[in-house]
Amino acid sequence: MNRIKKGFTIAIAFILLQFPAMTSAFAVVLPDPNQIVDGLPIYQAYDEFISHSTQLLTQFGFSGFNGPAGVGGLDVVLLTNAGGIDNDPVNGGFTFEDPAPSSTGGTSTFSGTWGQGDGANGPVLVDMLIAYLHNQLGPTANIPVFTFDLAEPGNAATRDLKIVANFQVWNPNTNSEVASWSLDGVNNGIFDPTAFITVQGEIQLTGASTTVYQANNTGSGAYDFLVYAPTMDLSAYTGQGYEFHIFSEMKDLNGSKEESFLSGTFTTPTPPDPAVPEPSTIALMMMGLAGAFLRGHKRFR
Ligand SMILES: [Ca+2]
Ligand SMILES: [Ca+2]
Ligand SMILES: [Ca+2]
Repeated sequence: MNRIKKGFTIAIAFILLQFPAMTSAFAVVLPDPNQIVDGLPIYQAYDEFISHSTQLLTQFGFSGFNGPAGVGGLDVVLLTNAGGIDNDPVNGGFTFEDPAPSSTGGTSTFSGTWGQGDGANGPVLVDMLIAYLHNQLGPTANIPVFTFDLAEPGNAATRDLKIVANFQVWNPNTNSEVASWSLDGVNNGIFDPTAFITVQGEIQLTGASTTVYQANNTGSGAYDFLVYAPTMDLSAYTGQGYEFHIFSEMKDLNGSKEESFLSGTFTTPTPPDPAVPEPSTIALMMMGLAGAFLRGHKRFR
């Protein structure tokens, strides 16, 4: 009997080691974007990215999206104007390039790149990002989710801003792009640096039931938007020494505290990669383990 107990203990320990995400209490999984709530899509598409409004997700009935945000949280800071904030270390003991400084009052534009070594502790390696995502969110988290806190003042003339961004996997040995994902206003899979999209300080939508859904994103201190590219599976680019760069430009800035993070809290819905173990695969593995154990048990008897 002791041997049976020992065998099951080893099997359970093996499963827990393989699937630490099952024990993680912090990951908030984004909803499947292909669903309609009250006649409305739950995201906006911007070329290769999709963007969720956290306030609208909450009003649509999804939970886990109304928490506070800000530096000092669980996430890697990409952009901030808060003094003395760095990514050395972030949760899990990882160190990443320090955030780009967001524009201060009086400057209405921003242009910068995070990850290529402009800040201290750069550049950012794809391998390090994947290690961070797996550490924080589990072994299937290969697609980073980005958060954005619009901090514009709350009046109609100033509350919006404009942005474009390009996310690249970069080969530093050949100084060339390996892959890229564009966030802009032309849905062609190519970065269009002048096709700015508007980030709205206030959003108002009317559902099929005539219910009005409204988000006020002005001011700082909340996750206003959760943004990711469903095809940005960084596990395809590991082990090569590749870097990860984010270039972005903003216009029409009237605030001074726009902040962006690479999330260690939110993760994408069911990964599109069919190679990722699913519950049925886990069940098969457990059956295989049990079989191997029983065979071993017989042999010892
Ligand atoms: Ca805000
Ligand atoms: Ca503005
Ligand atoms: Ca484009």
